Amino acid sequence: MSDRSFLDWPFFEARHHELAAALEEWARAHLPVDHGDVDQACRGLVRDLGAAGFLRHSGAGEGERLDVRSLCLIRETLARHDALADFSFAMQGLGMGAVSLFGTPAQREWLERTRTGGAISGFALTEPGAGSDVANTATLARRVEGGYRLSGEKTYISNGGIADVYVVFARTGEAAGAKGLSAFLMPADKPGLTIAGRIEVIAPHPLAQLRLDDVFLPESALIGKPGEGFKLAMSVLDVFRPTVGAAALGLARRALDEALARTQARQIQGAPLASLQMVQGHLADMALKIDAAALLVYRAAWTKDQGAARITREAAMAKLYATEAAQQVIDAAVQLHGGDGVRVGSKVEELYRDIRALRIYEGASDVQRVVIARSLLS
Ligand code: COS
Repeated sequence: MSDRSFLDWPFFEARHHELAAALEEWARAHLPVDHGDVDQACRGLVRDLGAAGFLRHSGAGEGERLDVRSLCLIRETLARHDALADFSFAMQGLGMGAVSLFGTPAQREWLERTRTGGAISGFALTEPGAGSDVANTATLARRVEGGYRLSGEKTYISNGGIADVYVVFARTGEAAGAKGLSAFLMPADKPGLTIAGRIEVIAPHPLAQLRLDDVFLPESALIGKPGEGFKLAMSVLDVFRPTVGAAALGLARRALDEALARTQARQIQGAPLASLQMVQGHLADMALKIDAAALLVYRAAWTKDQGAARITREAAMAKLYATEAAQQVIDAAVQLHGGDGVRVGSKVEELYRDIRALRIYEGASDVQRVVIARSLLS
């Protein structure tokens, strides 16, 4: 059983305790799912998380605010049980994040579907020539009678291929660079939108390249104001970066659980592996990194929930530290498992593959360092 003492920290309210307990019970009964067909697995996870009511926390309905602590608690818990379940939950939130924060009442109708499991969403920001450098976005949105026509390519789009709706970022050209982008709500069945190819990664999940070929979107598809797409994307990432840290935390907690079980069961020279001080040193470092990560993650979430306008620095610190620390914790767990640590199909081998992308997506560790340094120097 994972350490739950962090729930007694002052960041949480009674409703968070109830949520964590209910989700833990649900996760024990339903996870892990079969990952054989990831598209099917994710569709099933969205349906089931929706039916159980947990997806409601992935977005903010009319008059509501996203509760970042709930997002983090859910991601942490799901990741501890099954990384694909965390993925499915997280993408409903990130995909519709711009609508939660800035959507019109009509756009929010999509949210009602993604928050109940009736639709799957994607966040279409990254391009072949614009990953970390969002200001270099090349997909064009041409102003036409009644709306916009979008052309370009998006890549590494999670849920690409199974999503029913995307939030897509494109250049509307109000100014050069970051100040000339806008965000649009784009249903997946729009003529001109195609899946150019699927992308296989070391921890499989639905991931694709999208091609936009003169896709018409009405004026009402615009989220926020023209030219404010970059800031809007950054505001969404500010909310969701701590949740990536939370997912990393869940993976790390699971690695520590596995390492504790292994080192207490495995005998060496007539005593449990855990009796060796060298092993205890690893376990202590793992626990320390987990608590430090949790403090940063829930500090960022709590700060946003208290009404902070921006948590850019807190979010960057939480994501950077929690994902890097989780990589180290999981690597130590693999080491403590000996040969079984690298055996395909062992839990720690799976965690070793699951964690890697979190240090890259939604702003690579290097980008988070840039963000933190800029906040210090500004
Ligand atoms: N919230 C609100 N506004 C923000 C912001 C934030 N978090 N970050 C930047 N801005 C504003 C800036 O204040 C600036 O506006 P003003 O000129 O009016 O002050 C504008 O946006 C441009 O900001 P900046 O000059 O810092 O932009 P850069 O092009 O230098 O980009 C980084 C900064 C690298 C930090 C940004 O592009 C980034 O986060 N990249 C990673 C992207 C990412 O996470 N990709 C993954 C996609 S999802 S898998």
